[in-house]
Amino acid sequence: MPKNTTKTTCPYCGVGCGIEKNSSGIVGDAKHPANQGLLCTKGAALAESMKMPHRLLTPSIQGMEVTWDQVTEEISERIFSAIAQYGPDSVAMYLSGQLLTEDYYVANKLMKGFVGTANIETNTRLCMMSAVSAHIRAFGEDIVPMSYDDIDQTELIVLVGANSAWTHPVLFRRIEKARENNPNLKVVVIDTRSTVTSKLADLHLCIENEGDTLLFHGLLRYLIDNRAVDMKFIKESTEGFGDIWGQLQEVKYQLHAIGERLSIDWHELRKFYDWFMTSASAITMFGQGVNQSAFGVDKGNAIINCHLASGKIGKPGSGPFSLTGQPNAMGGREVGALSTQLAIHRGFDPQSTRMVQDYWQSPVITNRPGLKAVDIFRAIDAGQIKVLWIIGTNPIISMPDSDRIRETLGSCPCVIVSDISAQSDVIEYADIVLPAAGWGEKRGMVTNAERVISRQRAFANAPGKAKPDWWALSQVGEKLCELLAIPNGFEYRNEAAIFREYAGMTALNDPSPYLFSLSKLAGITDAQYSNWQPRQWPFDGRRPFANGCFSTPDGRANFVWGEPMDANADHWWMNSGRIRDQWHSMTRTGHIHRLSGYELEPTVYMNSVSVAKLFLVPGQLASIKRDKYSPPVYAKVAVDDGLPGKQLFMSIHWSKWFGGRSNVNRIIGAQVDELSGQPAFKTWPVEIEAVEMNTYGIYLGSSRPLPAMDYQSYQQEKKIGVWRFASLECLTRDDFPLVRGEKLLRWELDDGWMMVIVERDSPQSLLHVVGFLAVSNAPIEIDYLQVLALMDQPLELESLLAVASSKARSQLICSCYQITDQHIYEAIENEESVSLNELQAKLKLGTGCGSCLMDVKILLKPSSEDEYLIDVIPATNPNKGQSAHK
Ligand SMILES: Nc1nc2c(c(=O)[nH]1)N[C@H]1C(S)=C(S)[C@@H](COP(=O)(O)OP(=O)(O)OC[C@H]3O[C@@H](n4cnc5c(=O)[nH]c(N)nc54)[C@H](O)[C@@H]3O)O[C@H]1N2
Ligand SMILES: Nc1nc2c(c(=O)[nH]1)N[C@H]1C(S)=C(S)[C@@H](COP(=O)(O)OP(=O)(O)OC[C@H]3O[C@@H](n4cnc5c(=O)[nH]c(N)nc54)[C@H](O)[C@@H]3O)O[C@H]1N2
Ligand code: SF4
Ligand SMILES: [Mo]
Repeated sequence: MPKNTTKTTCPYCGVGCGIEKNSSGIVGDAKHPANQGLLCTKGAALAESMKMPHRLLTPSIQGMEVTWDQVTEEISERIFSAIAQYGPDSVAMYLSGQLLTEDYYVANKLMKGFVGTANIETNTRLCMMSAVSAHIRAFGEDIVPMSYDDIDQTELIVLVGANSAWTHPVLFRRIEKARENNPNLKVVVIDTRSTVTSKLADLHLCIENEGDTLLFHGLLRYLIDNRAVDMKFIKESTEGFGDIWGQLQEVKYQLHAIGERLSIDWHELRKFYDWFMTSASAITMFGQGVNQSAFGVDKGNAIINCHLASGKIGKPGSGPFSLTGQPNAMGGREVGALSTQLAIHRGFDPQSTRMVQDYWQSPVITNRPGLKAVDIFRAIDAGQIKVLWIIGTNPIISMPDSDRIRETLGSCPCVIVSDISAQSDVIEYADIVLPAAGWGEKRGMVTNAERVISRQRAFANAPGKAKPDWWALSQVGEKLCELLAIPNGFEYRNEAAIFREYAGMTALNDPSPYLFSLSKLAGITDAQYSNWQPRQWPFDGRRPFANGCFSTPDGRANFVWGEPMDANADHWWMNSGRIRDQWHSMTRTGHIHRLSGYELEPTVYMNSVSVAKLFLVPGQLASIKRDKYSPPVYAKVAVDDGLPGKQLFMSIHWSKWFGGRSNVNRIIGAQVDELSGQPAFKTWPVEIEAVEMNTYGIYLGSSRPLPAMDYQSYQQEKKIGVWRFASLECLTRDDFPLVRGEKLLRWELDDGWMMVIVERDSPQSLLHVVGFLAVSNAPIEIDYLQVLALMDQPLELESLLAVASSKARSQLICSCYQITDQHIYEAIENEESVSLNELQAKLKLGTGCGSCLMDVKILLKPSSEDEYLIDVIPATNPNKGQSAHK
C-alpha cells in the first residue's frame, strides 16, 4: 500500500463500504468486498463531513471546562454513589450502532460486570431489535445467514419495508448490476408507498400498512396449497410446522381474501407468490417497514417461516436478510451490549453468567435482563434511574414521544453525554459533556450486515481534547475499580488489547450451540490487528445453517406463529424514514451544502387528493398533531402521489439546530413491540390541518438573531446560512432590528418587505450584499440559489429584486455536481432521444458517486406520455415499476 494511504470503512450505513484515504482525498476502496470501490452521496462527502463546524473540544461539568482526569473521576464517583445509595440498577447507559466494537466491549464489561446492571442499551433497539428477536426465536441465535455475494446467485430478491435505493445505495446498485447480468433475476418491493426503490422493481406490492404478516402467511399457505414446501427439510431441520399449518386453514389466508384485505390486485399477489414458489432461490431483505412495528418480531418470523418451509435458507442465493441500519449495529449485537443479552450472543442463564464473570474476573455479574430503551426513559421518570450516560446517539430526535424525552432528561439527576458535535440537541440536557474522537480519528473494528469484520482506521488527529469513547469508558472503569478497591479491569494499552480480550471471550462459545466465535483472533498481535483485512465470520468459510443445523438446543429451527395485525388506515397516519442525502440527526451531514438540496426544510408529503381534501396548497405549512390537545409539528406541504390514501410521510432528520421544533418524533407515541421493545415508528395516527401563519420569511447571510419562531429551518450553503421561518404572530419591522451598516429596502411583492444587508463601505449605486432578509404575510418562494449566487459581489438593486422575485424552484438530483431536474429538462429540451452517456457528457450528472443514477432513471423513465424517449433504461421488462395498488 502506498505511503499516506489509509484503508478504513464508512461510518454511515450497515452496507459497510471500504474507504481509502489517500493523497487525492477520500475514495471508495476498490478491494473491499462490500463496495468494490463504490460510494454513495454520504460516503463521497466524508471529507466535508470531517470539517463539521461545531466540534466538541473539551470535557465539561455543568458547563465548566475540566480535565479528563477530573471528569472521569466525577463520573466514577457519581456511579459509585448511585450504586451505594440506590443499587446498581440506578445506573444506565444508552449507546449507538455507530460505536466501534471495542467501545461496545468496554461499555458492556463496565456495566454488567463492574456496575452490576444490564441497563445498557443501544439505539439498535430502535433499529433492528425486531429482527434480532425473530432470529433468536427461529434460529436460537441472532444470525444473519447471508452475504452480498448471494445477490449474484439468486433468482428473486424481495425487499420488504426497505427503501434501499436511498438507504443502502451501494447495496442497491449491486442488485441493479446483478439484474443487468441476469435478466431472469426479479425484484419485488413490498412497501406501503411508492419509493425510488419500488419504481425500479419488477413488481411493487403497495400493501396496507402493517399488512406484512398477513402477506407472508398468505405466501406460506400458497406454498402449502401448491405442494411447494420442502417436506424433507421441514421434517429434518425444523419444529412447529404442524401448528402453523393448522393456523393457516382459515379462509382469510387465501389469496383472494388477502388481496382484498391489503388492497392489492390478487393477480399481482399471485404473481409474487408464484415467483417465490418457482424460483430456485430467493432472498427476502427486510428493513424498518418490518422492524419498526408493534408486531415487528411476528413480521420477521412470518418472513423466516416462508424460507424455512421452502428450504430456501442456508443455500447460495437463498435466505432471509435483515438489513443492518448502522455501520456497527451488528458488532454491538455480537458483543452483546444490550439489556436483553449478556454477551457474545448469550443470555442470562446461570452457566453463561458464571463463564462470563470468570472471564472478566469481575466483582459482580448481572443475572437478569435490564430495561429496554423506552423503559429506561420511563424508569428515569419514575425516579429509579439516577445516572444516565448517553454515547453517540441523540434520543431527543430519535426516540418516540420526543417532547417527553426532553422532560425526562431535564429531570434526571445526572446526564452524561459523549458526542463529537456541540450541535446535538441532547447536549443541552447534559450535566457532564465528553468530547469524542470521531470517524477518521478513532480506531477499531466494525461488523457489517453480512458479518464482514473490517477496520476503521485513523488518519487525522482528534481536535482539542477529544478522545476515543473506549478510552473514556476505560478511564471511568479504572477509577470505579479504585473506589471499589478491586483490581483494575480496564488497563488497556490500545484498541488491539481490547479486541484480543473480546475475541478470547468468544472462545466460551466453542464448542456450544452458538455459531458466533472469533476465538481464532484471541492471539491477534498489534501488527496483525493493524493490518487486518476485511473478513467474514465464520472464518472457515462455512455458510451458516448450510448443514440444516441451527443454534437451538435440538439443532432445529422454529416455525413461529404471529396473529396478523389489523391495518389502521382509516385515518391520517404518519409514516417516517430517511431521505437519500442526510444521516439521522444531521450532525455529520447537515452542514454539507451539496447534501442539503434534497429536502430544504421539514416537509410533510401526501398525495394530491389529500392535499385537496385538506384544503392545503403545496408549499404552505401544515400543522400535524397526535390528537386535538397535543402540541403541533409544523411542516411544509409537498405532493407525493406515491403515498396512497391517508398516508403521510416525514423524514426523521430534522433536529433542533436544522429544523427547529419540526422533529417528527414529537408526534409519534412510544408504542413498542412487546417482545423486542422496538418502537412502532411507521404507522402513527395523526391529525393534520392547514395552519395560517401571520409571518413568513427567509434570511440568507451569516448568523443573525431572529425572534423566536413557531417554525424554523436552517440550511448551510458554503459559508452562508439560509434560515426559513414562520410565526403565528404578526411580526413587524421592529422585530428585525437593523444592525449598524444595514439598509432596509422595500420589496416589490404584495405585503412583503425585504432587508438587504450591505457592507458598510459599499458605494451608493452598487450594493455589496452580505445578507438578505425577506418577510411577508404569505408563504415566500424565492430562488434562493440565484440570490446566493449574487451575494458577496457588487450589483444593482434592480437585478437583485428581479432575481429574488422569480419563483423557480427545482429539485436537486445529483448532489456531487449540483444538477437539478430543471438542468436535465433544459439539456434534453430539443432532443428526441438522448442516452445517459450523452447526458453525462453534457452535465457530468451521476459521474461522481453515482447514487443519483436511480433517481435519474426514474426521472427519465420512458412512459407513454413521455415526449422524450430516452434510452436511459431500455424498457426490457413489461412489468417494470408497475404498482399493484388498486
Ligand atoms: N440516506 C440515509 N441512509 C440510511 C440512514 C440515514 O439516516 N440516511 N440510516 C441508516 C439506518 S440506521 C437504517 S435503520 C436504515 C433504514 O433503512 P430502510 O428501512 O430502508 O429505511 P426507512 O426510510 O426507515 O423505511 C423503510 C420503508 O418502510 C416503509 N414502510 C412503512 N410502513 C410499512 C409497513 O407496514 N410495511 C412495509 N412493508 N413497509 C412499510 C416505508 O414506506 C419506507 O419506504 O437506513 C440506513 N441508511
Ligand atoms: N420516527 C422515526 N424515528 C426513528 C427512526 C424512524 O425510521 N422513524 N429510525 C430509528 C433508527 S433505525 C435509528 S438508527 C435512530 C438513529 O438516531 P440517532 O442515533 O439518535 O441519530 P444520530 O444522528 O446518528 O446520532 C448519533 C450522535 O452521535 C454523534 N457521534 C458521531 N460519531 C461519534 C463518535 O464517534 N462518538 C460519539 N460519542 N458520538 C458520535 C453524532 O454527532 C450524533 O449526535 O433513529 C430512530 N428513530
Ligand atoms: S452505502 Fe453509502 S452510507 Fe452506506 S456504507 Fe456505503 S458509502 Fe457509506
Ligand atoms: Mo437504524
